[in-house]
Amino acid sequence: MADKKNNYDVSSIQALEGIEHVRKRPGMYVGGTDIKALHHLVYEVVDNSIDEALAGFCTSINITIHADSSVTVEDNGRGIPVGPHPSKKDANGKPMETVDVVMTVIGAGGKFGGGGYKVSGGLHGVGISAVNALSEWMTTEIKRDGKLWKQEYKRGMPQGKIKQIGKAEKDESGTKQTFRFDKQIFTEDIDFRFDTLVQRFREMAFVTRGVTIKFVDERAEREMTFYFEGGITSFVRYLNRNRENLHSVVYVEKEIEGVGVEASIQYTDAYTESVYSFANTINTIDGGTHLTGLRSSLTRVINDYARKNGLLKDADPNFSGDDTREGLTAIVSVKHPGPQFESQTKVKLMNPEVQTYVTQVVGEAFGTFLEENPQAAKTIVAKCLTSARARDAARKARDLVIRKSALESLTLPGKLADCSERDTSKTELYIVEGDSAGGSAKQGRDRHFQAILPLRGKILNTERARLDKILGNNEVKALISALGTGIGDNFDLEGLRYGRVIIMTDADVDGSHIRTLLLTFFFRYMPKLIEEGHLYIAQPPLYRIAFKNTVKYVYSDKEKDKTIKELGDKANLQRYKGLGEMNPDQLWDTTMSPENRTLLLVTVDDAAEADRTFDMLMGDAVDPRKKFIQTHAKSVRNLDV
Ligand code: 0RA
Repeated sequence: MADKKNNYDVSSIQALEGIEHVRKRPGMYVGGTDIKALHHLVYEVVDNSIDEALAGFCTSINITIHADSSVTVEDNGRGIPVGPHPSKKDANGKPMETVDVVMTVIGAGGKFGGGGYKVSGGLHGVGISAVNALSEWMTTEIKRDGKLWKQEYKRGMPQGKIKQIGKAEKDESGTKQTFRFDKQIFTEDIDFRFDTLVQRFREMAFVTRGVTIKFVDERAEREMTFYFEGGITSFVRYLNRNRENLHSVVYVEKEIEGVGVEASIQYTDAYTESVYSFANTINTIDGGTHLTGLRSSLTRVINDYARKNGLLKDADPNFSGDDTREGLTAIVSVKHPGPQFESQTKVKLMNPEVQTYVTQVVGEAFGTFLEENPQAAKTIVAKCLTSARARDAARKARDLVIRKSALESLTLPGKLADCSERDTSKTELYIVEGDSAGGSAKQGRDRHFQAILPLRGKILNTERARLDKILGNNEVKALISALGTGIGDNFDLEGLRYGRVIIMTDADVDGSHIRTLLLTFFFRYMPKLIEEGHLYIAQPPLYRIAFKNTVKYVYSDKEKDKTIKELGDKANLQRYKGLGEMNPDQLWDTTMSPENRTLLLVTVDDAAEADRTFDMLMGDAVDPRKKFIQTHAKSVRNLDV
């Protein structure tokens, strides 16, 4: 192996070992082999182009998913340098090709030779080489110095030497990468999700002002282009597009000790908070020091202003963080040369100094804004007062609900068909959409351990309504009492009356709507229920296929085609449009019987991502809502019970 006496930097051997390691342990590099990891591959490659944009050399990034699910990422940056690498040598002591270093040496990334980047993708930072190692094949094309170059890789290994394959215009440069993820590694039947990628590219474009990101999906002939002249100010306007704002967007940008801090803030009449934080363009969904800095400085500045101007009386307590958060829409984005993240998958910024910087920058700017805009300041303070009072009222209402549900048997909702078993490791609650399906479920169930709660109509959209209103809703009240846990801060898993809570809705758009609302409700008010693995989604069949003495229920169109082939064309096909079309026996056999059914376990990750998407896409617009629901319906993991 490494022969130190010969003074060889045996990078190519290291590269080989690196590639093998990545392929053996994809979890360490891209977080696994599931769909999230698959998306990670794309982000990793795009991050390199974003780095070029952040360094000021790239204005355009084109991403294409091809029909065979290979992906191309093309930018107009400087292009990876062509020629021998200044330090890395191969096994024979000869300098390695720069492109091979970037593409095969794990951890090499683009940061070398001093003239690298001010900031870099950081979180993903595992380098394109990891993507290359996990790809069946990958090609890199480089335009630089009037030439067009191409290098090819198979499962991370260079195929010969980089070749010139043509010319480039004199002032043309850039890098074009195409990869096909390796089915030997990603063995699950998964493919890229347009909506998930769109979401990420939109965010990247918002926080990388001036870059144009074009995303084409050739699998379905759809495309989207993002360019935001106003950067994160555009982002805030976008988030608030369906809300009534209380003032114009407050924007601040400042560099402290080499750390770039940028924030955009606007209060609206909404009841929820929409705050997003980014570190080096990466959406830090678990927040971190930058987010804490933003929130605490807003609370402090608003309290200071309200006291100073007599809007809070001596007897009044200070506004809490919750009070100043209601109706807040804000983005904080930091660019840090050495970001520290909690871990690879938990996306949280840890650098302690960032909190100080953000508090300082945001505090100054927002304080000045309030001083200079007394009308806006008054409206914001009034909003905080209202939410403080509403929170108080909600607390009382909530206590009432909890006290009531303590008297369990007395307050169990009339619509609930309870089971006789009391051991929660055995009991199940089916939440069923509609009274007619509820009827079938009641007749079809095993009443020993299965309880049924039919919910009528659409329950309230939790994003738009305030907590106290939601608690007033009869459907939600029934749900809370049936579960027995209480909600929010008073949630107590000990009270849970059913070990499995199963959402059972139709396999149509309305069904996914009500499922979405329920998931959002659970995520926001009973997250523990999801964390502890108690929430499931039932999977009713789409078709019943009968031939002679055989009856088969199938759950997807793919399965349907296969089954018809097996049974022959004469098979009788019945499509179920709703749960109501099944008789009680069929419902039991296909969807409720533990022996035959498939339940999908709802994970926190799924729910968190859904909630985020929900917040971004909900509002009053109908189309994005539908789109969201359709994406969301799939965002649960398969689980065989
Ligand atoms: C190494 C050095 C330089 C740029 C890059 C890599 C680079 C990598 C990628 C990957 C995708 N797009 C990219 N664009 C650039 C600096 C080049 C120089 O100093 O001229």
